[in-house]
Amino acid sequence: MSKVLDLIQQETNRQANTIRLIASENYASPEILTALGSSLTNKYSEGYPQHRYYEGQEFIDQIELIAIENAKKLFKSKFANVQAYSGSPANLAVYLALLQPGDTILGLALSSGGHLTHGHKVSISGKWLNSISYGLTTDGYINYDQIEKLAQEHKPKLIISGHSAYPRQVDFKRIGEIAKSIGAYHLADISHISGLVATGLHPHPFPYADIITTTTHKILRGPRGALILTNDPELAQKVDKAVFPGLQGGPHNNNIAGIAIALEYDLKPEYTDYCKQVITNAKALSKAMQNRDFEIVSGGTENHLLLVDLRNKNIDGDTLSKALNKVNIETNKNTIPFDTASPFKPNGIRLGTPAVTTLGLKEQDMETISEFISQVVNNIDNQSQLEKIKTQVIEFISKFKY
Ligand code: DSN
Repeated sequence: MSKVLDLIQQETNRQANTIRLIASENYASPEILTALGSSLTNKYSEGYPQHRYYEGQEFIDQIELIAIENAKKLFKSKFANVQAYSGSPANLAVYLALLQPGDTILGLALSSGGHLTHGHKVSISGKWLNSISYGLTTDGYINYDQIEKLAQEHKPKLIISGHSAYPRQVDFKRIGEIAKSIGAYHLADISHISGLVATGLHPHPFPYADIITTTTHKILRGPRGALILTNDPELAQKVDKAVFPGLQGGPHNNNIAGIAIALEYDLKPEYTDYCKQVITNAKALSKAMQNRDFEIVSGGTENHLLLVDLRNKNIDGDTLSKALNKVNIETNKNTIPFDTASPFKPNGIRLGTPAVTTLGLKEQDMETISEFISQVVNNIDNQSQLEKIKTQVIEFISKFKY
């Protein structure tokens, strides 16, 4: 047996014995894993349904059409492209569709909770485009006045809303109005909150955004992949051309099948219950952390994640996330607004509830998790105590199965 199969089994076991709080992660269902490991990976299908460059597409076409229909239904969108390999290529496809090299874009700074592909200087979005960034107010909310000012000053061709580490609702209407006032496009990258948008638990970017992108492997509980959505037929054509042949070759048919299955389940009423519980759990975790004297950025959360400001605990996010990992609690270090520390040793950690909610954890379990985190902070250099906490964590989380 390949060593790799053994490592896959070890990773499966690790996930089963870990409290997974990384806000962008989740569990794909066994049906989706079957689709990912299926014969579909053997097939090349450049093009789109009914317009392919290779023969043998009778089943592949049907699968892609189901994924498209499910995406359109879930997000009440007229057009959907399901072929982008993941979120970063999806955003790149939108830039290729709408912009020329050197054009100006305006997005949330990475250090304020944005994403690399929203114009960070190390990403192609910041290298080949002229990228301007907006930030947050001192209390941790998006600074809409600053967006307006920067938009007037720099006249970007595209304004990006959306985030990777922002615990509050986004005012897509306000950003859309700013974009409209200067004739800019508005791209809403809702990768983190797409499930909340689809189920009506967060305001929808349409009709205030021209294009929406979202990954499919976060709160949507699908396989890795992305959707690009629009209601504008001209933009839809441009996006399709940008994805293929502009950026990609053959689509990953096995992933598209997994996306079709995931979205089918996301359309069921139970998925709305799941998303409601994700928010309830995030709020409960935030409260439980506050009760243990942790500072929460912006004082709480309205979505699936929270940012913990660790400055009053005299510990940095890198040290704490590594210590938590030792006791099988998986988080990531994160900058907090106006962080003066380096991103390698920032002053915060990010906690998210989509994965633990999939396992069935409820509000009272958030108390338990916050107590584990608090104990780790209090015993950061005490190896034997950390070992004891790890045993308790495994005993607690291994009872929950998906
Ligand atoms: N890496 C993702 C996240 O953790 O938010 C964004 O792409």
